[in-house]
Amino acid sequence: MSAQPSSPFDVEAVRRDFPILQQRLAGDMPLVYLDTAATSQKPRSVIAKVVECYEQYNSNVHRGIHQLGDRMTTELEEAREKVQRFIGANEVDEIVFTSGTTMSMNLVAHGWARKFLKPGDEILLNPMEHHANLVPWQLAASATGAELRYLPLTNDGRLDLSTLDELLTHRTKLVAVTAMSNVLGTINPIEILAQRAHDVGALICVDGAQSVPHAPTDVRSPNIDFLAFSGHKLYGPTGIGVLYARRELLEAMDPFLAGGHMIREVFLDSSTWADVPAKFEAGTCPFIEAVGLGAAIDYVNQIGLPNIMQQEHALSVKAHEQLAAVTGVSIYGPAVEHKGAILSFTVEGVHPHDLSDLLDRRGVAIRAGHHCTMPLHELLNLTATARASFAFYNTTAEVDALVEAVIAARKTFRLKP
Ligand code: 7TS
Repeated sequence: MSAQPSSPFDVEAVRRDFPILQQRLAGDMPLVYLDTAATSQKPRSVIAKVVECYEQYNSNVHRGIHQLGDRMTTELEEAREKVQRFIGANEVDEIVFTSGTTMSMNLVAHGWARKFLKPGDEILLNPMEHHANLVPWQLAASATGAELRYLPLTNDGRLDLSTLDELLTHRTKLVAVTAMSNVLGTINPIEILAQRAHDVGALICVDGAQSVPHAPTDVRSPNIDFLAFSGHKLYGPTGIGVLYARRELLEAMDPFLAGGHMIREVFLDSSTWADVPAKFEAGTCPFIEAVGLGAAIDYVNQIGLPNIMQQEHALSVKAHEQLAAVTGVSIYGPAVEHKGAILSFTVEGVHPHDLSDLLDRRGVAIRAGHHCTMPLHELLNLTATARASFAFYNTTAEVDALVEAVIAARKTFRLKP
């Protein structure tokens, strides 16, 4: 995170890279897309790369002994190298293509947890996790007899590290934690958690779904054992994601999905496994989506994560300041300097779904609901929140549009100014 933004960052030029942002919605409203935490928009270069694959060399990978198959396979493996460099992995074989964060977590829960956990072992979680980083561990725990422990949260929505000594012990085998909360925006102290986990002999599994697209990631510093993220949140296609794990972990793990490509030899009564990462890539992998992800990484590198962070932080600060000044608005999570560009809020007297509907009529797209974090909402004593999430392609004018739309929604509900 030390690199300085290169200036000037031209948001209007960046926006021209995203065809979807050019459109007008019903009522001739310009699209104000503030739902990047759910899925990001795609730059033209990613869309063009996917079209190029389909138009010029679509062919199954690692199979065809012909020119198209060779080209497609080369493109796929180049994409894997781009992912490797993007997250600082030592080896390209440590990059497993999955369908997304959810599948990556399930892969660890099946391939590692079910193999290595036993009764008395513990997995340390916390209530801010997305269901994708909770439910797989619940199933793994019930299958193995391991137990789930939960780090509490502070009142402002951060991990309460004062309880670490008590909760992170020699019984802990895994700490599974998000690097950035998809609701509170909280940026968690992965470095401290990785160190403390390793001190007791536990591994750390990081949910990078929200962090990898918005801040530099280096799996060697802090030393991360497992990292999961999704291509579609990283300006890439849907259906592609990544599991990073250190080679020795991947080699020790059991396969998750079984079938073609993941085998070395198959007999009628048994099989042996291919080398990693193929061992975890059964069947036809989403190879064109993976190539699209490679193009997305090229795009992010070209814009520069320091620029992305600076732009998104500026938008987040402005949105926090302006929304906090609106009567009846409550914002959840820590102070803005401890957050990514995610702002979950409620407006007293307006249900988040009504709010989202009213905002949508002005072209402002936010998300409402529990955002796959029911335990967190339970803790907040809420059934739903409204969430605006920003990307570097958003503008300060769009923050104004959000705030004006919230004020207008209050008027619709005849709430006092
Ligand atoms: N982890 C986090 C922190 C997430 O935000 C999400 C998706 C996932 C895991 C699951 O990712 P997937 O690509 O496998 O679905 N979060 C959201 C969200 O906040 N709104 O829609 C999806």
